[in-house]
Amino acid sequence: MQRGGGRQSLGRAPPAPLVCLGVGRRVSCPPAGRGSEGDAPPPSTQVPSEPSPERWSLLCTGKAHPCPAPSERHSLPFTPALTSRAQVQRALLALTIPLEALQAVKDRMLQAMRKGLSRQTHAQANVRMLPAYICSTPDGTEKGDILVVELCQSHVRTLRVTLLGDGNQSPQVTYKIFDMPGDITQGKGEALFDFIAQCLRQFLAGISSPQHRLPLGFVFPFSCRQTQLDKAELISWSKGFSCSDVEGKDVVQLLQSAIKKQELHHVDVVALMNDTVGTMMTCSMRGEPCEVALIVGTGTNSCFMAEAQLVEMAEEISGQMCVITEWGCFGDDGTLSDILTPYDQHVDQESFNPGEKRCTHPPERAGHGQGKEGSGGSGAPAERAGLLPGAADLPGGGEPRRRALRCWAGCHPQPHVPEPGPSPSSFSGRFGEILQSVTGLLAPECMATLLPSVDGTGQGAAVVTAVALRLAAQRHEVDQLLAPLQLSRADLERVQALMRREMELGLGLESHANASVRMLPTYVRGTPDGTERGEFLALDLGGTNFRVLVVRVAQDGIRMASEIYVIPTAVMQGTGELFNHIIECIMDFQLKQNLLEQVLPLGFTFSFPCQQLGLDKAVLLSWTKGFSASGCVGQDVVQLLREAAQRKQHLGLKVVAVVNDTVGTMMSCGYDDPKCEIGLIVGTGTNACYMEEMRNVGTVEGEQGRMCINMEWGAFGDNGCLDDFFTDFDRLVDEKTINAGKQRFEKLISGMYLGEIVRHILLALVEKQLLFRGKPCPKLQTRDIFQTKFLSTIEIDGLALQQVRAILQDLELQASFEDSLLVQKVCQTVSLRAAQLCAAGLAAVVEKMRENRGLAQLAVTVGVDGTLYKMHPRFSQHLQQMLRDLAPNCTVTFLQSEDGSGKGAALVAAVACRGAEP
Ligand code: 0WK
Ligand code: BGC
Repeated sequence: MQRGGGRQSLGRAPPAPLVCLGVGRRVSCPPAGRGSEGDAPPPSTQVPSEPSPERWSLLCTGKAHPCPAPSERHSLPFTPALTSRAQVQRALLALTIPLEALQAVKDRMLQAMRKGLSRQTHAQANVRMLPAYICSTPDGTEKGDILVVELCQSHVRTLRVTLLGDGNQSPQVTYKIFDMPGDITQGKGEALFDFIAQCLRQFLAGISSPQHRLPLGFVFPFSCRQTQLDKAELISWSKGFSCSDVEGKDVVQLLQSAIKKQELHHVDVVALMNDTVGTMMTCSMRGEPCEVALIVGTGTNSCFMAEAQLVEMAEEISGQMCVITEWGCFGDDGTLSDILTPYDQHVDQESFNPGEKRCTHPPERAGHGQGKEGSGGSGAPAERAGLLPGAADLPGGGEPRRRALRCWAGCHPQPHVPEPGPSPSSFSGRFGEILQSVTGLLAPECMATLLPSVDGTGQGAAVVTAVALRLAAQRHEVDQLLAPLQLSRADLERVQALMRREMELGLGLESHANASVRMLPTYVRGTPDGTERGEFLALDLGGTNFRVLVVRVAQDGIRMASEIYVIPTAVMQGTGELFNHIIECIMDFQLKQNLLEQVLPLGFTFSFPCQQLGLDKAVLLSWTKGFSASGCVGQDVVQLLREAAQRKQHLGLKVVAVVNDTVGTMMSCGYDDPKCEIGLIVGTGTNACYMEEMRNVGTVEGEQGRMCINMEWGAFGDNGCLDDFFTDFDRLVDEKTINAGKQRFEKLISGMYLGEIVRHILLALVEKQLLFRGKPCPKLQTRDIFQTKFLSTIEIDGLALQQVRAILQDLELQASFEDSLLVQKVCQTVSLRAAQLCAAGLAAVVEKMRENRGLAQLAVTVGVDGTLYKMHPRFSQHLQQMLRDLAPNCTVTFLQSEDGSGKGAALVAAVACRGAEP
């Protein structure tokens, strides 16, 4: 050890002066006089005049006893010398807080904490609850040389910590302590930061430090408004510091520019943290994640890992966020007035910030350690209470016991509570024991274990800095991997223009055959006008569920009854069983609905690309959505149904209309909103239809009026026009489908594919060691294992990451918080792209309708259905937002179809039966 210029040692840091207090047993107090362990303390009734000697020992041993009423607290003996034991006891009783009062303090603290967390009340809160922008704890892969500077009460400590990526088991620590010149803490801020930077230069000069980039973590134990890990504005000094020109400034910048002045251009201040945070991280390195930290030293403070969504001051809405309570100011609004005694008032009056930091009771003011301010050296309050010097050392007497009690009243009942602090005395023995036992009394449902930090905050600060670097590097790699899925405004305008071009091609008689967007005429010429009447059967095939319905359209509205039937995969992909199966379902339904004797007109929603040759004649062009039943493509599906009915001797079938689910949805919503002239499905598949001017429909005779066009936009891009937007993940998904190369647009948007896109991205992230620590995930190799419905759950606003982890656990994926955050980000990226692409397609449609009608402004309603649109928490919002941006001259209202398109098919059938053209 050499003196002057700072003290230095190599390898592991010497043990800090604190002892471990992991106590499992709970201390409780028997009623006065009984003395056994484990009974809950009785409520305090009356104040005894003279506590007997054994009562004195009760005090020492933390056993319960009657305490002075708050009103009594203020009329205490305050004479220069208390000689009789009874007087001493009475003075000390004033410092004893009954359990119910502590319970009250705990409740007040909880209230104060909630006030600090809430955006509405944060500004007025005493307990400021400051976000520390630490959203994760070390995962043991942290590696590299990290510099740390700790600004302490009377010295600066500089450390170089080398992390080996071995689970932080054996960090190599070199450090040096530089005593601070006497008055520097009351001088110019610039001088203080220059001093810190000079210490750093000296330290680096003393150790062989490579000139490559050296990240630095700065432990700054004062309350700061942090906006990111490396941006923190000093709110107010405390503990005797009062340097000028620092409050309200970004102290990271102040340190960085001081470091620059020392020509240390390879040193970057990457992270600033409060000493509580450094402590929490230091203790997390000892295996168990530690989520709370407590400091009781010159000052007192605590921090803990909170659910990010509770921290309203931080934008982060998911995952965890470390919050620094800054509870030193608890009581500055008088909340503790019934607890404070004249001794406290006295100490406060003499402090450099009377009335502030009422909760802070630095030990030196209670006869411990080297405190500067406060009136005349150690043991001030005790002396002031007239106790003879050293009285506080009496077992269980005076300050230490009372301070421990209050600290815990702050109630952070979490597993590990490491606390680097001043001399071990404040935590070893009584203090920690009382802290532990009273916590157990005040928060019996929590098991808190005190874990003293053996190295102050140095190693913890290094880990925070390393975690920040690791996350920054990961974020960069993740952003690179996800970049192709993030579409710019220009990209979406291009998709809109391409969709418009393909629409024009699809409508053109000459170009129709090669268009990827087939723009199929539906022979539906108008939306319902409310005069439809009658009873109809309806079928709804092509979505998640196959439904058979009976629909009664009457003056007073529409009533329906329906039944959902499963279409087994073997039938969906079988050899012509499909229509037999449909007829069996119809017969089962008619039986249940007692309709077998009736021959009702039937409207058939058939949600696949069909060339409509008439209202009740539609030739299947191709299967989609996993269907591939043979013998159907190229056939009139109505005929297939009729033939199946004949095969099943079901003579009561009278199909009058076959429509696409988009048309059914438009008609169903059009019944309630006549402005509904667009139908949109975003479900298993995706598609849209709209009312086009007959003059533009080159494939159908006639110029007058309008006709509903089934766009079949799912196939947009099948001609390669969208290839630039296809990522490797999309190609991987497409290759594995039974219709590879087909339905390209659908495969970027719809529910059948989004989960698969996410799965492939997660596999790529695992391969790059960016997820699940690169551990192989056999279950994730399974096709369709990551269902699209998971996206809808994982992206729920404010979903606790715990629930994301639960979903991943079901997939045998052990996810850390960061992993869960990353999975959430991937889901958000994939679903956002889908919504925006859908918006680009819809923008092309509404803009065409507006131009068709020569309108400056178009107001139109879109009837929409589909599980993805309905169930995903953000899809509709993102779609509508982007549509507003891409088609500002169109006011588009979205009307969710409640009864599905079966009702729409029945309405088309109703119009058909009226003999009018629908
Ligand atoms: C419900 C409609 C049906 C359509 C389906 C699409 O009644 O015609 O096919 O929505 O949504 P999906 O069930 O595929 O999510
Ligand atoms: C089909 C469309 C249908 C859409 C929504 C697509 O796969 O080709 O006909 O409208 O899915 O169900």
